[in-house]
Amino acid sequence: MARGAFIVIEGLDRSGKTTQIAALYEHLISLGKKVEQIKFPDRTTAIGKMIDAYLKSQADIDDHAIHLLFSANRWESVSKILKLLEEGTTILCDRYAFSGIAFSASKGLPFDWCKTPDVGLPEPDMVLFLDVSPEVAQERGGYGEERYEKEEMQKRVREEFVRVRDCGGRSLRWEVVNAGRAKDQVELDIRNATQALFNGVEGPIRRLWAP
Ligand code: DGP
Repeated sequence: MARGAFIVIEGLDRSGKTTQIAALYEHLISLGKKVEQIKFPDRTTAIGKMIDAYLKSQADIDDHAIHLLFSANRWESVSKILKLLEEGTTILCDRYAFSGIAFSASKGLPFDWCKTPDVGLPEPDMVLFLDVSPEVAQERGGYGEERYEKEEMQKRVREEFVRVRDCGGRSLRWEVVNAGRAKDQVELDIRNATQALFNGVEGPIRRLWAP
């Protein structure tokens, strides 16, 4: 039996990730596929609650320490991710290690240092990067109250995402989707980009940035 596909959706805040993941999820359900949505940070765990307090500015945590907590929050889901994929369930994942590097590096932490704690996580079969300019993102009802939701920060994060893509390694499939367009057009592009994965994937689950 083919294993499930691991699909990660990345992008700036207000790039439409949550809406598009929900649309793809409904589409896959309508096709009778086994599919689950996961999201990072997962704010429900003990580590996730510390991250949540940090993002809401209720707690101040050193930049290095919060970076490691975001990574630990991904590692604590690894067994669940592997189990789902092995039983043939497709995973739609809202943010992953790529956000981890882009957001922390944009605060000035060394790029390679940011990458290290996530080396060895399950590698996605595809990363869809929903590309939107910070200006367009802001026009979409404005940013919320959270720590990183400021135009200057989002501009730096977008630049860092380009570096993250370029360090992806040979096996990483990174597709850029122009997310500045109407929701239905973006939805169609995402379906077209991912449909080869809908019947599952042959081959082992690779490890991210593994030597
Ligand atoms: P969201 O729940 O998708 O709105 O994401 C919360 C915020 O946290 C968002 O501004 C992006 C940021 N973020 C997500 N993952 C990481 C990470 O691993 N490291 C850092 N520094 N920030 C992250």
